[in-house]
Amino acid sequence: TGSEKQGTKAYYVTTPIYYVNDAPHLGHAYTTVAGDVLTRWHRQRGEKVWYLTGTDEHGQKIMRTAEANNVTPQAWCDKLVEEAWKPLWEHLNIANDDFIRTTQKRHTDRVQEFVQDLYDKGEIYKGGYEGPYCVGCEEYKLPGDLIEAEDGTKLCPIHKKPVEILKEENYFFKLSEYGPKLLEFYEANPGFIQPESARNEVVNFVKQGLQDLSISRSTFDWGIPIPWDEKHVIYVWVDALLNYATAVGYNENPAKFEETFPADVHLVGKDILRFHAVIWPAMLMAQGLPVPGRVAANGWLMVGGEKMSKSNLTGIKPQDLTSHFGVDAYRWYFLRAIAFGSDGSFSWEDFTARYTSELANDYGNLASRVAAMVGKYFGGELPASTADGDAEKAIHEGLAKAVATADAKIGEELDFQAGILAIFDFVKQVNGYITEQEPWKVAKDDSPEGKARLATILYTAAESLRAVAVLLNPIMPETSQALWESLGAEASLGALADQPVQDAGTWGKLPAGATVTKGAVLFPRLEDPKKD
Ligand code: ME8
Repeated sequence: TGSEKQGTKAYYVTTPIYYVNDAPHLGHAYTTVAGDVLTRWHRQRGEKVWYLTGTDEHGQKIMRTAEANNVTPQAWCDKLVEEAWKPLWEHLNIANDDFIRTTQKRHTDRVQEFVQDLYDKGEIYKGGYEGPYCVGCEEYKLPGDLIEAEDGTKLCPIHKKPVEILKEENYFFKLSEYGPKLLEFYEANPGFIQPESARNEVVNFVKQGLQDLSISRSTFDWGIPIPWDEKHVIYVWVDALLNYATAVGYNENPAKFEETFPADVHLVGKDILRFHAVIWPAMLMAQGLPVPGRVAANGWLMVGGEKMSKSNLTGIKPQDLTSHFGVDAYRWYFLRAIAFGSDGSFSWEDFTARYTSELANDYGNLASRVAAMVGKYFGGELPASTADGDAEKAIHEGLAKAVATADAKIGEELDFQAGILAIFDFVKQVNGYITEQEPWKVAKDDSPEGKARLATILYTAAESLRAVAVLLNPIMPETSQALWESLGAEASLGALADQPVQDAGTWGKLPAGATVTKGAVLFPRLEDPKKD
């Protein structure tokens, strides 16, 4: 209850705040669904949780997109947020507690205060930067990244145009001073960066020595002004990272900030790991603020061997898949098919095959068969189980194991694939149990023993499904709710979201006498796959 939870630290999970230069694709939805499953799992443990997502709206990339579309950057962002990003999260049943936009005053004011404070502490200095600059990219290039024309002129590798040597005065954050502190921190907190391969990459990067970080830009103005020198705007990454603090009351609501900050888990794609695992903790250390518990990097969804991306126009819209497979199957598929942290390719064929065999055949059929048999043999009234034997004991044990594995893998290790597999292994076990016990044959035995056997088999199957609905609710909330209702569990046990996942294996929760009805088919047969 709320009062018990007051004063305790919330389990705080974030997604990256996404650039609104275009509409979201499967890659953005992948990270956001993972965070939703993680936070729903923790909520269903009874914990206090805060789940944050939002949008990154400053910088040249957004400014240019707006210019190309003949609107102001603010108007562009407003349109994309309201028409593309927020509606997608609603469509995918994302239960975020807040949505931060970096153009909101609650963010921009606090970012200025944070940066001013660092400046006052002597962590920021004015310095010069001189280097090869590509106007096409509006970006300083590293000398090693350039290519050479036949006459020896240095060219931008993207635009294939000559770079200029540009000199600019910028403000710098003394990032280089934080190398040793960061290495000490990684050493003391081996779980800070996940997966292990990502951790090693970051440690090696920091060991090579860090450069001070340029935190201002004066060649364009779509950003938050540096408070003491308004010709400069704050570098978009410094602005963006601070969302994790400004959204939960930094310098504004001390009680909220105390009970939420820092994040327990920052979910990020592996492309932005260094910003989160190096720059962000150093910024916090410089302010004496606590650093996050974990940065967990997911791998890339690939199309044709390349990272799916907005800029390369290879983004697939999530709605193109949900209209075919449904929202629940969509939420399930990417976490089930790809080990979190590894890259994976999307294909219609693989999704179709898994949907059919695992969701429709293994799980959906089990649910409809059990409901149908309780209807046929017991008039829809769940019988009591009175003749438990070894076969039932194996089911009770299988369930306990599935619960323990799923709770550790999904709730703690962010190994969504292993957690989902544990639940579906149990579904397979229950299918095997029914095949072996042959309730349709036992039903022909009219003796009291026969009746007791039949009752026991169907109770065992229904009670197993009760637990499956609880365990799958964070992943597939709509179908879990449908199953929950078809088992008569809503009436007897209350709301599904209130059932603790860690107790799902306690046997015998579903009471005899519960009204079991045949609900809608959980995973309907697929139409012919849409090819376009
Ligand atoms: O980087 N596979 O925003 P962004 C998997 N604004 N995940 C993918 C993906 C793919 N192909 N493509 C994108 C930014 N993602 C910054 C973040 S945070 C303070 C600022 C996911 O719109 C993944 O989580 O480019 C990646 O990190 C994020 O989208 C990048 O989104």
